[in-house]
Amino acid sequence: MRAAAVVAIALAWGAVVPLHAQGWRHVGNVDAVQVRDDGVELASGAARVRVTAFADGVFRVRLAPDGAFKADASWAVVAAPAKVPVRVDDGAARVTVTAGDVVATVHKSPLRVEFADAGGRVLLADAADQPMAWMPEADGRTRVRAWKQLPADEHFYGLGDKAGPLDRRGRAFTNWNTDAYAWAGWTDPLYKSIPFYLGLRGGVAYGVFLDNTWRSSFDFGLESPERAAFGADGGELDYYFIAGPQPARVVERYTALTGRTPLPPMWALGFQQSRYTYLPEARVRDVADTLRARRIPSDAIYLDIGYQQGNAPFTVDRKLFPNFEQMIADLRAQGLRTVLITDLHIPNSRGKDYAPYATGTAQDVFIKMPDGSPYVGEVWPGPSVFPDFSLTRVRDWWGGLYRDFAAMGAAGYWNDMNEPSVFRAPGNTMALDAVHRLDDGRSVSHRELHNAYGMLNARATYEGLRKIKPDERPFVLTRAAYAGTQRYAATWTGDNTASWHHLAQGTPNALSMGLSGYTLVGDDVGGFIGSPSPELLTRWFELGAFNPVFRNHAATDTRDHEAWVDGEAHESRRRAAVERRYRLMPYLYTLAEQNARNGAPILRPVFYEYPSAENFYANSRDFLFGADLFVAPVVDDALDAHVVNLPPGEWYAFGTSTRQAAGKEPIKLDPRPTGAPLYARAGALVPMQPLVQHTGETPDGPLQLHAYLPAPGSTAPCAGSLYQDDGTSFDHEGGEFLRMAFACEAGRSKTTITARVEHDGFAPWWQDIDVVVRGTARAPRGVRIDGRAVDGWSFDAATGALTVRVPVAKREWRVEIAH
Ligand code: NBV
Repeated sequence: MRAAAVVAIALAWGAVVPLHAQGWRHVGNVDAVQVRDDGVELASGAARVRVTAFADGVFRVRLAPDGAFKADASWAVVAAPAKVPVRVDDGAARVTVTAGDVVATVHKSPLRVEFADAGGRVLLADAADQPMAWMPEADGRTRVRAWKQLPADEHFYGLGDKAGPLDRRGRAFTNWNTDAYAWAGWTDPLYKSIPFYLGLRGGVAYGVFLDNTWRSSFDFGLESPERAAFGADGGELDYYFIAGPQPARVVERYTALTGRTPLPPMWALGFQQSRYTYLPEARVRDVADTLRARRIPSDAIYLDIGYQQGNAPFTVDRKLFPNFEQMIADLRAQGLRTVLITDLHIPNSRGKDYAPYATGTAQDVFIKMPDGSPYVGEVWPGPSVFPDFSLTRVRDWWGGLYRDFAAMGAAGYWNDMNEPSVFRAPGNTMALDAVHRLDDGRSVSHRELHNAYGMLNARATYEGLRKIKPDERPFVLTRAAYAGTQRYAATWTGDNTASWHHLAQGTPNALSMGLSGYTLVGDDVGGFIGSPSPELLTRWFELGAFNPVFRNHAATDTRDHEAWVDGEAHESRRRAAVERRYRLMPYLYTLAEQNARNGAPILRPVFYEYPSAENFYANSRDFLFGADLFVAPVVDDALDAHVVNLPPGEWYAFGTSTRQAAGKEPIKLDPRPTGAPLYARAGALVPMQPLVQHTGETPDGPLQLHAYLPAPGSTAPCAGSLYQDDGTSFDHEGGEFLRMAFACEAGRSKTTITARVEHDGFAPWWQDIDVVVRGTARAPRGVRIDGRAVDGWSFDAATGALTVRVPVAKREWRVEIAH
């Protein structure tokens, strides 16, 4: 746009800083409107802007400063555009595109885009004085940016793994995958780049996804309290507006766009024990034996870099691990999976016998500099080369490297350092002008691909494992990620610190990741760096037991972090936390399947289920574990009472029989409770199981269905579900799973609980279900199953729990309780 016009806009809208002084070229007036099948293309000088309906409730906005849109080549978006019927109304001052419940308005003078719902409520609008803009740089790339109006009562969430409070309002963030060792609440950027956020205002939510792998940035009112902004250092301004109105709908649509997490193996939802770095073999066996001897339920042990020869990926130090294969088999016999770290840097100094380097060189898989020489960076094994994961053939080659470990029985793999982290290099990463080749023959600089590099590493691992063991669900843990990485790997929040600050920070990180489509996340329980006090470690077990990925990990020079290191009292609290998670496994696994199907996160902020609960908008401490359990953890070492505000509706302290609602005064728990305070929604039907020591162990006894009854006449939904399958294979994709739906109706004189089999493709371990009913106050006058009076029930007056055994319960049944 011509400078004179820019100044004119700046003056007309009273901008404080003359816009041209910042170097931005803003789009000007709309010169022409071209109607397309899916929306409009607008001409403004040489620039073109497209506003198109991409899917139901999803619009896409693109800016081509020179009029030439780039070919679609997203690493994140997996959905193809759907044919959405659109209506275009072209007027003098504006053109509108209506698709479903979303109305996109393009104001013409100057060009500004605005999204509203069918009722005319504006959700996202370009700032009046700052239309979208670009800024050419001397090196040929072009910066792009959009500014948005910022209503005073709007809240912002998302951007994946970011530090600080859950509500991002008033702060600005950069996306640039960074090895952020010892990061803290103010550190930015971190390891991942997920340029997606959710806006929430008065109970109505929408989302924005900027699909751009370059360094990007988001400002939620830091630079100006009147504007939000986002943009990138290169590439296209290419973003999606995602309608709600509920946060859940936004997340569902965002994950339809960028993909969902395949159902993980059930063992990955168990407790995982790790350390940097368990050595030698005898120590690993000792940890395994102690987990079992002390009855700390657990499913996995991690081997960090020390098991390798000279830190070279895909090698084993046989001096330290003389019976590596046998060790893996023995752990497996104890019900413990082995997870191996396999970093992506390949040492170039080990000679011909080192297959990853030899075959990689022969197949020309490593990243090169513009002059054709290999890019070499120093990491753990010394000078190393890096696979060019942007090429399919290189991902195939990498995937094949897992063949030996898979044959040895390893069950999971850990892709660390994949930002990539490079020692003593500018910015601690790969040279920005290193060249990535693409399948279509083009090549791009590392500057452009950097944020997607870790994702492509995880993808190569995941896809390779699927080929090697087609019948086994892979488990991959990645540190770096871009939008869409949830399709390939679980993740964790990197190198946190053994501090109360970090214990509390784990929750907003995990909640934000879940809102950003990425639910399989956890933090290092106990803190990676430093040594937690006994109480801090215990609290971390208590909260960490709700992490989707529940892993205890520690750095080399720290004291031991295992559950048993601080004496009996702490050990039993830690064991109780882990046991509660294992008892909840049927509920947790059902949540994981729900996430795989519609993207609903396992951990949810309260406003996810109760969008109008504004008192929770800025709450970074409390969360929902699925829709039905509320966790109000202890995350500080204060002495005063632990204060809990309940979400809307009525709630039971978990495992008790008294309902309570959020009152004017918060609940004060004094003395502070041991364990993380947990509440069940009145109306929840929570499937649980008898305690096991690992997910492969068959529980001894019936499945339990914990019914927390709503008050008679309450409008709270009373419902629950159960999903089960073999936990490890892909047979569920062919229908080999069980899905049951439960419901209840609580009346004054009668309560009915019913079950339905929605899909009967799997025989679970249980025959009977024990229905444990809370909230009936006293022993029932009678109990009927399917209309027939039964005496197979018991009432525990002390706990107020009525237990009814439903025999052969994989069927439709009805329990009626007369009060
Ligand atoms: O592989 C060693 C560590 C690992 O334990 C940690 O979890 C990663 O985040 N890794 C980083 C490299 C060295 C960190 C000092």
